Amino acid sequence: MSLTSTPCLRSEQHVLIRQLADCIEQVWQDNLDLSPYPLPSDLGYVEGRLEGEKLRIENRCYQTPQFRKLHLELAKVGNNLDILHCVMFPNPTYDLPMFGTDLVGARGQISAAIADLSPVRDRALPASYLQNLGALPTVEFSHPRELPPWGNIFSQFCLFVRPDGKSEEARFLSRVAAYLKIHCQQATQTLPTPDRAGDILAGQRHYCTNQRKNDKTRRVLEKAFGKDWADYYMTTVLFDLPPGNESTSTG
Ligand code: BLA
Repeated sequence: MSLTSTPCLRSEQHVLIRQLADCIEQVWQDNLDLSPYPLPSDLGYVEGRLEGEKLRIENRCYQTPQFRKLHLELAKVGNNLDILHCVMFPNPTYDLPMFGTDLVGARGQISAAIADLSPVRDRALPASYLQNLGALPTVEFSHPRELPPWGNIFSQFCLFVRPDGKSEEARFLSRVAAYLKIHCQQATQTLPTPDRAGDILAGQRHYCTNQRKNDKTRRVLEKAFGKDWADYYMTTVLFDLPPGNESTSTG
């Protein structure tokens, strides 16, 4: 499947967001067998208003044999806030971690750059991931950031920084590209383990439950679209579970 489509929000966004969006789609296309993911038609492109400024959201979604949903979202608030959000949701029959990344930029500066391969089953990364991620060269950033309490879902490989200047932005980008390549290569070599699906789903549910506690994301969405829509969007688009698995949430 070709991912070429009309160039859109990313052409107006911070260069690091544009580069990461392009990079994510390229790695997906090179490594995975993509097909379209049926997103409700009213959610592909959404517009709201935040403090008098227009909030625009653009979603791209795919699926593959290993991944129930690959979600790349770009958002822009007026000329101020630029956001990239991406999560790869594995099928619960595959014992794979969750890849997630978020870039938030205001007035030309990325304030939050985060990327991780987060553990799911038994809250531990598979041995092959530990080996591959552990073999990457160490990277340093001048402004590491502290995770909020709900961030205990992330692994020891989580990057959370305010990148300082072009060279740190490039360092972040190449690190995320390495995470993505490792993930896609591992995923396509992994066989399904349906007997573990219950444990895997419990781990995914814990990940999503914690991500939904991000007040900073919720606040932006609530101000633009209202409380109910923000809650609907966070639970059905940003951090959803496979159908039929929502009500049994145990946190
Ligand atoms: C932080 N997320 C933020 C911030 C904003 C958003 C405004 C604060 C930036 C800062 O502190 O500098 C907003 N992010 C959004 C919005 C969307 C979004 C509106 O994705 C809508 C699509 N968030 C994720 C994923 C991860 C993530 C996948 O969506 C991690 C894998 C993490 N975002 C994350 C973390 C913070 C953040 C850890 C910092 C939260 C904090 O400091 O309390």
